[in-house]
Amino acid sequence: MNTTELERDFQNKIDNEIRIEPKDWMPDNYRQTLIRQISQHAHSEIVGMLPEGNWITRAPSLRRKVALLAKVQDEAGHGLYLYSATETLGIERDETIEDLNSGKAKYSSIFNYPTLTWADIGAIGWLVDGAAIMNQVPLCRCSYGPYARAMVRVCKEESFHQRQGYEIMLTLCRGSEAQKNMAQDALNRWWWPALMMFGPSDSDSPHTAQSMKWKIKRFTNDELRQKFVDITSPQADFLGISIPDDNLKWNEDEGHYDFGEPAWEEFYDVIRGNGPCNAERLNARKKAYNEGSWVREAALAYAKKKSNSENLVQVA
Ligand code: FAQ
Repeated sequence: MNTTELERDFQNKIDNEIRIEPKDWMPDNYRQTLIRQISQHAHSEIVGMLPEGNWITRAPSLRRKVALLAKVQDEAGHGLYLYSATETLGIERDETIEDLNSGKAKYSSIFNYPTLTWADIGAIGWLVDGAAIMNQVPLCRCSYGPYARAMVRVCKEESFHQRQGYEIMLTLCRGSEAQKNMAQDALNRWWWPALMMFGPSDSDSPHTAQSMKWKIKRFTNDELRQKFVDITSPQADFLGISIPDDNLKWNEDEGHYDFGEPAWEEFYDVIRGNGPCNAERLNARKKAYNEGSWVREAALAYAKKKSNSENLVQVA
């Protein structure tokens, strides 16, 4: 088959909801788009451990500490499945991690904000995991098999994270005045960055149209942002705290909430590396990578020794 026929065959499969698997032919741009998106997603999970890890030693009770530890470990697991899914596209894990450490690869803008109080851990679970689920449930139907399958388990775990975050918020909102204020302050600081997680407006999103055609994305950035606002606004009402948006109001005719425009300048500034914690996050990742080099060297040396001794046994 020539390239035109291969491309037609490939798009036919996608149109007929047949998954693309690693050994199938795929256009180079499809491969590159997936490498970009899945590796950015993997980096987000790993960098996303840092803001919450900051609170493990200061969790207010043993129960909270255990749940937070489990959550942070889950994020590490998500990162590992996603790095593995990226490798199925023919790129080495070392190269992807090098791209993160050098600042070349992006990770989600949200993780460049600081976690100042315990309520931030509640707000992250409620809003950040909530936004992550909204974006990731459709990815379970992504056209690329290894990514779609990895997302099934990730979404189940994110759903638990979202609930534990909301329960922290509920406890604070039903607590003392000071605790409720803390919850409100966390919502004030995390609301807009959570909306930015969905990416730029559709009109400014260079990748959405092609990714929709390839069924990597099933919804546009704006569609998912709208769904998130529609689901989250009543949850804030139930907590008794206010979303910091004067333009947020129920639109009876449209059957959804109208809401204000995120500060896109801030979003672009953060993804250019100038957010409040970008430097801190990258330094933490680089330090962990450097300090872990002896583990990687030991594992390689062991694998080599093992394979040498197996070869000797075979020769004998
Ligand atoms: N942050 O044309 P689009 C989590 C970039 S996981 C940084 O719209 P696309 C779990 C984009 O890469 C959170 N950069 O791009 C957790 C592109 O840059 P490039 C991560 C962003 O790919 C919870 C440019 O802007 N989730 O939270 C962002 O079609 C709690 C143009 O954008 C995923 O990665 C952003 N927010 O749509 C962990 C999900 N938005 O490469 C710990 C998978 C956009 O051209 C604790 N990814 N950019 O230079 C996706 O669904 C998509 O990649 C989007 C962006 C929707 C993020």
